[in-house]
Amino acid sequence: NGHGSAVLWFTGLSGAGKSTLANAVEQRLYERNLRTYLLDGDNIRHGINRDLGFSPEDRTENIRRIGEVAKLFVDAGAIVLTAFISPYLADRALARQLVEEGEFIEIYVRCALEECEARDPKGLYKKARAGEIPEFTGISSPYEEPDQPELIVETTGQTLEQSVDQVIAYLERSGVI
Ligand code: GGZ
Repeated sequence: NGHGSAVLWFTGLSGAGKSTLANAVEQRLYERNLRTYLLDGDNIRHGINRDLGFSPEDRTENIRRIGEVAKLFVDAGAIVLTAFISPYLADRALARQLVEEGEFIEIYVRCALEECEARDPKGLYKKARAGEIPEFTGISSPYEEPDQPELIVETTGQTLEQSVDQVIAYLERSGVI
């Protein structure tokens, strides 16, 4: 596999902006006639992974399957974008090992917990604080920050457009696109 196939692995807290950013990046790649595929909760957790919940074991299995599916799309020549919390370092490391060196681009969508909690677009943090959602990431379940991500995108203090530009610029300078 060469030019034009890769995994853009977005990781970060719930509400950090992973899906929003991944969707906007995909749109930009599409405009350049690149073949892309976005994996997110809608097409994975509601489908192939509908048997999985949010225990540590289930999250690990969630990420393992997503890594394998991403690999298949890379084999097919696509740029795959994945938007999952993927809270464990070891799980992300395993997903990385499934593809060629340089094909796995880990993008840490960084946003302070306080900010994610203030945004709370789906009211999940509120429920988690009230004890209505057990094992909620950042509240009662850990998020292990990437130690060597290819890219860190801060979703506070810059526009979505700027965040997209940052990702596209990385892909250009690393020769992915
Ligand atoms: C974290 C949860 C939980 C718990 C339901 N912890 O903001 P959202 O709603 O749309 O994104 C979250 C999504 C996380 O699923 P992932 O597959 O990305 O997680 S992981 O990578 O850790 O397997 C949130 C919702 O599901 N959600 N319960 N307990 N997020």
